[in-house]
Amino acid sequence: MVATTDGAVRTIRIDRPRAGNALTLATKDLLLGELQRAAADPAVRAVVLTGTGRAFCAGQDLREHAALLAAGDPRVSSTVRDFYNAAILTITGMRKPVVAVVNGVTAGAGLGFACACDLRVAGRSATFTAAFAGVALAADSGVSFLLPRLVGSGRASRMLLLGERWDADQALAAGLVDAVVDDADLADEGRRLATRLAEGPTEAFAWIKASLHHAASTDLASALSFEEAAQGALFRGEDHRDAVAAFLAKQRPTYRGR
Ligand code: T3D
Repeated sequence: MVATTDGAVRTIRIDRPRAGNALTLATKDLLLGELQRAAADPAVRAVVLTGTGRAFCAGQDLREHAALLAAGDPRVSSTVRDFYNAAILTITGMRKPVVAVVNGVTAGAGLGFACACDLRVAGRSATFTAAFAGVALAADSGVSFLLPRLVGSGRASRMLLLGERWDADQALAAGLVDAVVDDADLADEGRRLATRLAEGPTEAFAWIKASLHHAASTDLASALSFEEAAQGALFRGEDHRDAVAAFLAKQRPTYRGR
């Protein structure tokens, strides 16, 4: 795992390129730790999640998984709760935007990580597959919840049941990613996007993110109440007051993230 900070942008890069950035217990520990640190650090105002080399993340490391299964190791099942669930909730609950910079193949839990991020930009060589059914599993890492919300339930069923592997253009057409750029431009595009987000109204972004997640599984009345609470909190914020004043003075606002 490699974590670097550039201004208010923290980049977390899964770094096992020879295994498609597949996740072992040790990698999962490091990844969850980095996600939690980024979430807790007030100096970090946007996060990039990406991978080293030709893969974003191929999901669970199947070599380690096979060894744990053979040994009857209980971590085979506890890892879903202790790592996959915890990591997805950390990304979605983080009060700052997370950008998936999808630099290559994305499979299984890796797809879940990409779906959990707030924005997804892919390199032209990226591919996307649920992969779970290929190893006779269902879905985890939030894929059953998050994927249909991005691509619709019909396409999600095709991915999960038929094991379809989409290229970047198919992912873009389906709404799984927001943008596709040449591989050579991907890192710059990810940095540009994350920097723009890091310079934005972080507290408002936190509420936007929370509102979208809340509204994804509630009714209109509850969504309206949540919006009311969000705006109520933000009306009292420094960024809101300054941004309104800047608008009236015909100036560009500077957001402090408060
Ligand atoms: O309790 C639990 O832990 C359950 C949790 C489950 C969560 C999950 O994520 S389940 C899904 C697990 N992932 C998969 O099933 C994906 C398996 N991999 C593939 O289907 C393909 O490798 C890919 C579609 C990801 C990429 O295909 P391709 O042709 O671009 O590359 P490749 O040649 O297959 O893979 C490159 C190397 O990465 C290769 O190593 P080698 O043979 O050259 O030494 C391959 O074995 C390795 N690799 C790819 N995925 C995994 C992996 N090694 C371990 N685990 C992997 N998941």
